[in-house]
Parts: sequence; structure tokens; C-alpha cells
Amino acid sequence: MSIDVEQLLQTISKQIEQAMDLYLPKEGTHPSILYEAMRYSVFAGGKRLRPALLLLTTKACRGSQSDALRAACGLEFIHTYSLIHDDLPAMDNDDFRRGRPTNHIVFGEANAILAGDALLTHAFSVIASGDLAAEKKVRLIQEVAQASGALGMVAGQAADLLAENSVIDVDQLAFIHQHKTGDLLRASVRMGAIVAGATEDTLDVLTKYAEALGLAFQIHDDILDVVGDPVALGKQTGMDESLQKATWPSVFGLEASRQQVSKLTDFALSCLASLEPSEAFAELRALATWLVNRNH
Ligand code: GRG
Repeated sequence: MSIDVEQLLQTISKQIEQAMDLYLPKEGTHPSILYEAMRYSVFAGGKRLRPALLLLTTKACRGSQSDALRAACGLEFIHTYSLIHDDLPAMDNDDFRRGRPTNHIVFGEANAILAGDALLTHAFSVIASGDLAAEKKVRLIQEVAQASGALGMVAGQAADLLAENSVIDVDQLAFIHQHKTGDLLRASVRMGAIVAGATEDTLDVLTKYAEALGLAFQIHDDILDVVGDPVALGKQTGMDESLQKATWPSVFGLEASRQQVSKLTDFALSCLASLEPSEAFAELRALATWLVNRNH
């Protein structure tokens, strides 16, 4: 049976958006500009990929979706904070994201910084609340803190900024991709497995799947920045080149980058093939294939 991944992501997006609306402070509350700015970026669309990975992994491991919802929203809050801060003039200086003006263009720089800060910290509060067993919550918080913080996404971002306008080698580029993008995707899958109470063996295999998928996703993203359609992507293309950023295509060329994506995807799929029962992992397989063929 073939799986319609776009449809699957739409269903998950609806579910996640309802939950995020519930967990975020209401807009009319004082100081309302803060909540407006947070909500502006959270509800600006996006693929909801991290929540989808988390929820689908929980489902594949026979866990409960309602147990996974808070962690899934927390991940999307953290992802949204990272995009708001990444777009700031001091970082990538982007005016356009997810098809609309970036947060600082609409709310000003100070409010954009605060909206990002608030989303990051609110994520931890949302994950720490709710009925899940305390030990699971601690593990989830540990996973997401490590992935997004000093040794994870922030380290990747710092290395990325350092690398602007300089020649870097493949190891440095792999470091940036692994931490800036890969760590949060890896955490999404691992957190889904943790919610479901998966065995350590399953967790290890799923981690390998997520690591390969994360790198393939980022290389594909680099490729889209060169050959993608700005309308479909909802953002400007050619930004990496104009910022003189080292990317997979700039180091290896487009064709070798495409081959690398395909090899990594095959490896991710082979990881899932070793897990039982095979049908339970069909959606995660379909998602991996879709991700490296997407145009947005
Ligand atoms: C500011 C600490 C800090 C980190 C920023 C996420 C990030 C790190 C920067 C965003 C720029 C970028 C291109 C990162 C690579 C990861 C990536 C492809 C992000 C976009 O994720 P998608 O495609 O976005 O899941 P949507 O809009 O669909 O949610």
C-alpha cells in the first residue's frame, strides 16, 4: 500500500497546531506583542517535520499519540525559535521565511529575540508538564536540551557563523550539518521512541536511521538552495552562495551531493528494515523517501 506523505503531514500538522494553540499563552494577554510574535512564527506553516518524526516513531513503537503530543509541540517551539533567531540581522539576515516576512521584520529585532527566547523556554515547561511518568519526562528534557543547546544546534550555528567567508574542510561542514540540523531531527526520533518505552536496541537502530535521514535532509536542503523554486520554498534561494557559505554542493558539486543523499536514504531505510514488525515502520520509511524528493 502506498502512503500519501503530504496527506499524512497535513493530518499531523492539524493535530499539532491544535495542541500548540492550547499550550501557548493567549494573544490578548499582557504583554500581548510577545504572544503575538510567538504565535506569528509558530503558525506560519512549515512542514512540522520534527513533530511528525516524533509522533510517527511513537506510533511505530506502539506508544500512545496523546503521550507524545507535548514533546512534539515542544520540539516545534524550539525549531521555531531557532528559525526566528537564525533570520535576525546578526545571523543570516533573512527577510522572508515560510512565505511571509520574518519575525523581526514584523515585530522588530528586540521582540523577535524575546519571542525566540520565550519559545525555547516555554518548550521545556510544556514537556515537563502533563501526565507522562517523571522518568520519561526527564529523559525527554535531557534529549532535547542536549540536541538544541551548547553541544547541539547552538554549537552547529556558532560553527556555521564562523565558517562564513572562509574555506572549510569536509569535516567542518559535516560538523555544522550534524549539529545545526541533525541533532534536533535525531532527538525527534529518539524522543518518540522514549515516549513509547522502546528497548535500547530499537532506540539504537532508530538513532542510526535518524542520523542518516538528518544528513540527507540537510544536503537536500543545500541542493534546494541552488536549484529550488523560491515560491515553493517560501524563502529566497541562492542565500548560501551570497553569504559565501560552504555547503555540500559547493564542496562536492551537485551530482555528487545527489548521490550522497541517495546513499544516506538507502542506509536509513535499511536500518528500519531490521525492525519488527515491518508494517509498523512503513510511515517512517515513506517519510524518509519523501523528504529527499521534496521541493519545499
Ligand atoms: C539560532 C541557535 C540557532 C540555530 C539556528 C535551524 C537553524 C539553526 C537555522 C535555520 C537555517 C537552516 C537552513 C537550517 C538548516 C535546517 C533547516 C533545513 C531548517 C528548516 O527546517 P524545515 O525545512 O523548516 O523543517 P519548516 O519551515 O518546514 O519548519
